[in-house]
Amino acid sequence: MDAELLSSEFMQRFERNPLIVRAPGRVNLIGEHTDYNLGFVMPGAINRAIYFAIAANQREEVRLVAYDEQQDTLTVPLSSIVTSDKHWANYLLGIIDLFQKRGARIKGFDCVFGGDIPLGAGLSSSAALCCGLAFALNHIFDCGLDRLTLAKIGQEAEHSYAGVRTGLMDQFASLFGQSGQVIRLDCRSLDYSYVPFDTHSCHIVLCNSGVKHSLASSEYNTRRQECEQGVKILQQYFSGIGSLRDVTLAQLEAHADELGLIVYKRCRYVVEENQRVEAAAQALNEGDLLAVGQLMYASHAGLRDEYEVSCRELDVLVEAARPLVGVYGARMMGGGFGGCTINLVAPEHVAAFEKAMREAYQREVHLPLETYHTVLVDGVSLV
Ligand code: GAF
Repeated sequence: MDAELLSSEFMQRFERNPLIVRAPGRVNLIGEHTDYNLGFVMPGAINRAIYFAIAANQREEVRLVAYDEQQDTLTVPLSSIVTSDKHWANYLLGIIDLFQKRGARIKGFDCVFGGDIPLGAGLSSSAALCCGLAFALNHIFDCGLDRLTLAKIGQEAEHSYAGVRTGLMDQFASLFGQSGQVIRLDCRSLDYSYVPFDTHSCHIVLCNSGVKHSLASSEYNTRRQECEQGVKILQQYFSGIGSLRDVTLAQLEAHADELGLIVYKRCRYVVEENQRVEAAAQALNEGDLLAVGQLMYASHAGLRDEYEVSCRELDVLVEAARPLVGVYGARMMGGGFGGCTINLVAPEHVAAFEKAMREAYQREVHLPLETYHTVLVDGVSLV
């Protein structure tokens, strides 16, 4: 799938030239499930994207074509945007609806979209879908919204149209990514800085478990609730706690019984993960990849044992990577219950790494393994 293909498909169907927008997926080096707890994350935009061929149509309706879904189409009047039984359409309809609710003057448009972000692999194809369309509408109809507002609209679409109460990390990464850098984002203040990621000494390789367990969305919302529950209990004892970001391990220990084992473990993971992100940003700045890698392994252990969002397939992948020569670190990435692991691998060992991982996965899980060599790129842009 590339932009030219979409463009010619658009011209054939709608007989005029479209605007082309590229919206990338993301990786996250470390800082998982910390975004909605107003903590720290370290994502970056990657060289896999959803592309949009799009143009206004002088009608009062929207015509959407999902190129990768056998060119499935949907036409909806702008005056009645409601959820559809076509799963792919709902994110887009959510964006249109939210633009209208904000009073942004959008008109009818045609759009053909498609891309190469594997679905359900934890690489934020849904955030790319939302942010790409939001960016395109903002551009075409001159709505004057900044990137942060577009990210928040994308997040709101996930909440109201997909029913998952996500944080802002994925949308932020898709819109604010920069070539060769990861973003160190403070999800409370939304202050951010870029940390250079040196691809001469290390490559980012993703291993796609190929599984997506059905409980992913419901468990995601449950984790969020458990964290909120922990905050509520601790707020009775400590002033100045707005989120888990403000909580210390000592405070958690002091009220462990009242929190109960599950909530205590969830909160403990988040508090520790925030500390790991801070440590990883410093290690990365100092070029200490071994330290970054150790923090990644610790992050995985926390996600597996305390936050309990890993699964056997992801654990197998992390354990298979650990002893291989040239691997600095590995961990599951994203919401969990399937999707990809992220691995930091010395460039000269990448080919052997990929081969060994494919063999191990076949042997232990009896499934083929796809690996993606990713590069950090700029966020959503016109092509
Ligand atoms: C998903 C969510 F969309 C993000 O907001 C984030 O919480 C992530 O899971 C876990 O870190 O990708």
